[in-house]
Amino acid sequence: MSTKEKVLQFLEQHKGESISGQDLADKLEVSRTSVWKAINGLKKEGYQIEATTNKGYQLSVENDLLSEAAIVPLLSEALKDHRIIAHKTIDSTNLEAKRIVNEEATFEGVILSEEQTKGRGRLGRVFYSPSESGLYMSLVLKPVADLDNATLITTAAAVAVCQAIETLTGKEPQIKWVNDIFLDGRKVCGILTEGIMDMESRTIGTIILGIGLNFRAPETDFPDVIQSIAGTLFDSKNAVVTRNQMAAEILNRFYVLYPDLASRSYLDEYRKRCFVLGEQVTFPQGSETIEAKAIAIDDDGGLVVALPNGETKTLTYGEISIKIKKRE
Ligand code: BTX
Repeated sequence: MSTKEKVLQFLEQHKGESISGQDLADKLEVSRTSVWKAINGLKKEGYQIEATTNKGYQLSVENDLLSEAAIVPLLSEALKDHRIIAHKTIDSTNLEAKRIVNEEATFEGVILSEEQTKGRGRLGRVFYSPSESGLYMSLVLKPVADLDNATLITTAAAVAVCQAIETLTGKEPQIKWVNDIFLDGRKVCGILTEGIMDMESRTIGTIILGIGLNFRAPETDFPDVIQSIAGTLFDSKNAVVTRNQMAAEILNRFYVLYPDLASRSYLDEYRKRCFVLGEQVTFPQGSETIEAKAIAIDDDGGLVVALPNGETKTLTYGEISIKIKKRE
């Protein structure tokens, strides 16, 4: 760990408290000059560090830049060996995760970014990822128990995100099958699960699980196309937790569910949170739009719908829309 990382980790763990340059140097067993250089470097990166003549340095409690130093101390034992890599900006954390796995096939860890310039949704769609207002992260996973069912992984991640939001904020998010999380009728989070094929075994060797959460209102509004769809967890000023805390909570929650994915034990919670059940929905089939009633989530995370002719059909992937009921 570099001196800069050590200094940041110490300040993150003692947020809001002041420490003199000399005490910091003694604690970290480095020179005062290197502490000074590290502090300057961190300030340049945007960390809100205040320096008071008699008291020393203090990281503001409001500081919320995503960092390994802030996340690692909050992680559970299961994640202690995972690498946490935080970027200021990147094209897409899912793309970066793929590049890392291409270089290092055994990599397991998490890539986060303050901003994505090419944030990706499903089916080539864009996920709008402005700077410092969202949490964009990709988990690099190895398949468990020969399970590479992307829908099961996506649904487990949706439950983990809901649990994390509810634990840290008391808000009660709901799920729109299959990968969207809603709060007060607006989409606050999307999940994109992608597999990387292992060429030798011809099986999925690595899974990239991308999670994009609109944490606080962005400085400039959402683009017109998503104005009426997108929501945020907090407005621009009222966040009661930091994104680092939210990232750690999501990871801790997900890594409880993931090793036990085969038991499908989390699916009951998914069903309870899934607000499409019992509703009339529409989905595309070829060039047609089919209307049906969503009746169940099956044991593979698929959506079972009842068609007007009485038959049932299971959707495993794709997009559904909820039919808006006409007013009487
Ligand atoms: P999706 O295809 O289900 O949703 C994309 C659609 O959601 C867009 O077509 C648009 O209508 C709407 N949308 C776009 N941006 C936002 C936003 N910020 N908030 C709410 N709605 C939006 C969902 O795909 C999967 C998204 C995964 C994003 C993560 S971020 C980390 C990782 N890296 C990456 O490139 N993608 C994933």
